[in-house]
Amino acid sequence: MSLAYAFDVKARDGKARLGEITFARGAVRTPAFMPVGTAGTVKAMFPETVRQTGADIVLGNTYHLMLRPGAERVAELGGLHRFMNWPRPILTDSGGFQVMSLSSLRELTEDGVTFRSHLDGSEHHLTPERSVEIQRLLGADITMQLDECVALPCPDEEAERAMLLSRRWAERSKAAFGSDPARALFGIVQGGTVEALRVRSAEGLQDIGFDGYAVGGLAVGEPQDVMLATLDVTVPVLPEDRPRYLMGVGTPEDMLLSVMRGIDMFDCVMPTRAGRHGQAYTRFGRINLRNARHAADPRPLDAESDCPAARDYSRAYLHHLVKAGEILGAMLLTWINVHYYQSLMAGIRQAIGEGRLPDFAAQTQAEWARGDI
Ligand code: PRF
Repeated sequence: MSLAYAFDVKARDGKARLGEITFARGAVRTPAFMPVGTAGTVKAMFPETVRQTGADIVLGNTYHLMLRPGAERVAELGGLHRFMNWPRPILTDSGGFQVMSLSSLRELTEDGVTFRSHLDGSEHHLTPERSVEIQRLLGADITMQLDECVALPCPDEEAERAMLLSRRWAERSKAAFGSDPARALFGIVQGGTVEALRVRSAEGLQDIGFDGYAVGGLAVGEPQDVMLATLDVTVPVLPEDRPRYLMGVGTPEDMLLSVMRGIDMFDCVMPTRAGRHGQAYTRFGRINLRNARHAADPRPLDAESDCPAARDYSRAYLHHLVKAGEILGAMLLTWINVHYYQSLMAGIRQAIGEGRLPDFAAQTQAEWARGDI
């Protein structure tokens, strides 16, 4: 296998693309869903099981890992892949988004962001350069630039200020990253829901030149139709020959509709977080296992699934585990959810390859709408 990072589009269906990103550590089939392994673990799952669901890549977080156990510590121990026993590609987020949502006393300046740790109150400073350095210490295959994501709705002037700051940070991130054919650096498009800002952001990032382009600043409080309309104006401005990553999205339907608008990569805590809260994602939509209607139901969640957790355990047992607060409940439901997300992406990829994505989408949405019967 080649050592260099590369992206190939193999087939198209409308705006949707079937592709492959290659790294020394393995290939990522796109459209791809990346399970979130924030603190060096996809919560409640063994890495071997994550792989068996069909995941080619997982996400790690600069913010969490810099605070605990520390990027230098992970580097001394041979990098994040070895530390967490995940030998395949890893994308790390840059930290800015998590600082804004998790830490206190945040202060944003031209230089970077100063914040207090949500763990022990200690003060830290994150710059575009330090974020790139941390991601290199972790050993990320895909490094994300430091950016500023504003919550929506927000005034246009605020979206513009954050987009321009993110663009200056993109330049500094690129200079700090240098050139490394084995690793990729992605820029992040910002600009709220303002078409002109999104276009300027996407064009500005291409002037700098990145290995891939993320669409940030969405799924932050806006309705789905607003998110999709923003994709409709943003994706056409991105280059054809680079992967496009929609950050922090989303529900199965968000992903399906975004693939149809030309997105190649996703990450979201939804399947793992929902699994720890008694919720299952299935072909028949989202099912709340806490509901008393499952208490005496001997059927598995999906007898046809090739996920053992969805096939071999009764709804009554899952209900019992969730009600009793048993760890196995979180483990089984997380497995079911990550498996469902991966099987949806596999179905999407196959449908693109066979030129029948619209049919696949209609059929899949009809099954979701039919519900759990
Ligand atoms: N920027 C970064 N990470 C992110 C986002 C962003 O805008 C989002 C927005 N949905 C999720 N994760 N760096």
